[in-house]
Amino acid sequence: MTIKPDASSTGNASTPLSRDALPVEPAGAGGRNDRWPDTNARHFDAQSHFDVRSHLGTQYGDRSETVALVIPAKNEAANISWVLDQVPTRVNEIILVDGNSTDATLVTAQYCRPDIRIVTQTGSGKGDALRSGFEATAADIIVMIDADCSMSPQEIPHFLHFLANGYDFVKGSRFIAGGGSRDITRLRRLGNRTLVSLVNALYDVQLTDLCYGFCAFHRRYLPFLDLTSSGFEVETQLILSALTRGLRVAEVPSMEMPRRHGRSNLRTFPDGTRVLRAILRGHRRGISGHAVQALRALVHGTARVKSQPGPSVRSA
Ligand SMILES: Nc1nc2c(ncn2[C@@H]2O[C@H](COP(=O)(O)OP(=O)(O)OP(=O)(O)O)[C@@H](O)[C@H]2O)c(=O)[nH]1
Ligand SMILES: [Mg+2]
Repeated sequence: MTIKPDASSTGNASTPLSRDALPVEPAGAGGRNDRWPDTNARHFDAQSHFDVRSHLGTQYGDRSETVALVIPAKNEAANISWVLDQVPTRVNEIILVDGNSTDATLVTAQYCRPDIRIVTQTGSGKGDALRSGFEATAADIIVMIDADCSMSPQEIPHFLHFLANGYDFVKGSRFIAGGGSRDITRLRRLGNRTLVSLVNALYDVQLTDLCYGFCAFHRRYLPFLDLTSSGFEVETQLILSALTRGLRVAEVPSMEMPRRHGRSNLRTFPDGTRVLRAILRGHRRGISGHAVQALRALVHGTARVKSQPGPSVRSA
């Protein structure tokens, strides 16, 4: 399932989106152009771009923008109340995407938050669930978080802060200062590190984390992210689409805790392979991009080599 642009979106999803084609807030209206005059600068002067007044005014996000929290959940009855109890008041809408749970996930969620919206996914897998949740909301900002207590909703204001201060897509990272993981195994850490290194080399970026599903972005970019993944590789596809579409991506520190109850749905090797394939599928720039796509064309007989605008990444 590919998400198509809605009437309120700008740009044309059938053509590659350049940085200039993205929606731009008017200068002088407190929009991001006021704070980011040099769109290509990798380094910036914090003093000149974040004056004290604008910083204080937006430190918990731009309050005029509505926020939807999308939570994929499959048999998380024992975990979901902990997550819902911590959702900050800044979140306007909570959408739980149910993966045909056979336990009391739905009734527990509805008991904790009578205002919660339940969406039943049409297909299967976390990626399919997230895409269903994204399609179900009209909020300005979408935040995605897991339902297994591994991520704290109390961190959401940090993500909103960066969205309100010039970034288009904000992803949590367990591997920058202030972040961490009490959950990840040695094998998964090694796999994640290998995949991050591959992304950094192929896409010419400096990410510190990849397989982590705590992200937030402006919904207006959703049609251009061309999400098709059904499984756990959806996070990789989301991040790589944001980068290749030229969005400004920020990483913020996040602490991952072990899931409180139940068993993981992730299978390290099959799902790691799906992530690897998503990385190779999205790499289309330069000589290595042509080589990768030519190789894919040989294997699948389908790939097309197409240039994409360059990425822009900064870490918080
Ligand atoms: N709706 C829906 N949710 C799912 C599906 N598969 C996983 N999830 C949810 O996606 C979130 C992440 O899944 P986990 O099983 O915790 O996998 P993970 O966090 O990548 O791996 P761990 O680090 O081992 O926990 C949880 O909230 C799950 O309930 C699915 O098929 N449908
Ligand atoms: Mg988990």
